[in-house]
Amino acid sequence: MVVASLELEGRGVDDQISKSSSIPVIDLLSSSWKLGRREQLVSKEIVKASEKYGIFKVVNHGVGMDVVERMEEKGMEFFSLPENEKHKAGPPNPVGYGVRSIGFNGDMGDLEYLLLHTNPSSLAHKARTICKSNPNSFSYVVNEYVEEVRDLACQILDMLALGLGLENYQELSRLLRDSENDSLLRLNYYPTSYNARVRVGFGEHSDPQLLTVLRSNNVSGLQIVTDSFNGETWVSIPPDPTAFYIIIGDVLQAITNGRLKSVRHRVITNPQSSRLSMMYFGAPPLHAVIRPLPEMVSPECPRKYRAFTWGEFKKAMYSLRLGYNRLDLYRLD
Ligand code: GA4
Repeated sequence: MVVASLELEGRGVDDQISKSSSIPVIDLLSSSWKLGRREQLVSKEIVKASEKYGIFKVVNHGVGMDVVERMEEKGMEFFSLPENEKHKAGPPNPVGYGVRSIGFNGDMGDLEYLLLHTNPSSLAHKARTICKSNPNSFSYVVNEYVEEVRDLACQILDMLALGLGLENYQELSRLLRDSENDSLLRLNYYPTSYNARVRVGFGEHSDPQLLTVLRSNNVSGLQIVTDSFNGETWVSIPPDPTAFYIIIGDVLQAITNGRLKSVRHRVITNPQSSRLSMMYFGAPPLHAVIRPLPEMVSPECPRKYRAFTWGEFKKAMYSLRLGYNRLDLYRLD
């Protein structure tokens, strides 16, 4: 049975976690003096966190809590609908409503999800199957949320560019500001694990895009793999509904020639409560060419990846399993 195969081996997941997280916290309020000294310092902190962990928490992020709460409410409204109603928004091909099955190659997880393209016209079309009673209000809330988290993603990318010493500090964010950007919004609902057994809600993987802006309710589940403790360890990332986590994706790893790390992560289910997470996956247009930037290549750090388009990478990712290390396909060494 599928669900049984998702149960984690050993004495339970908690026993496998020997470390608690000390993920860096970035305070964006203190970086508001445009290109001032303080901003330079915060930019360096963001680069350091992205190199070492591939994930960090952002506080004082400027995204309105009312906007976040409206999005969460719409998500919960949808997941509370009867099964047959929710299935009208599926199957995910690749966007739409999905249950347990992830992607097209047999990956399974203990969750339900809504995957949406952030393009307003694609969203408006899909909203008719998601919220029959009021599709316009659903689209309005999603658009409002996406605009705010995209701005946050762009601010982070500008600061990364600054911290990395790129000539044009908007070199990275322009990919998300492009009207043809291929960004997604995903809502994941992980029901309480029955039988008090912890299961894999979403298996180990890295995110393919530039970066992910993640927000969850106050229920734990997210874990990252880190080798910062001499050997690979799963580390739990504590939930914080008032903050966002930024997760570095494969494209950013390739563009920075491997300097920033697309962190491998997973989600386990919680025996006490259900978890709702909302992820914005910032992606470039399909035709954008991804290659290590000249500033990231030197005799000491020779070019690690060949050039590819986001469209090419996407095609490869959909043909592979969730946990596959897809950037390896483009490695030069
Ligand atoms: C992982 C990150 C995002 O959730 C996602 C996922 C996508 C999907 O669920 O359709 C993929 C997965 C993710 C990477 C490999 C392929 C595609 C499922 C899968 C097995 C939306 C994304 O962009 O890539």
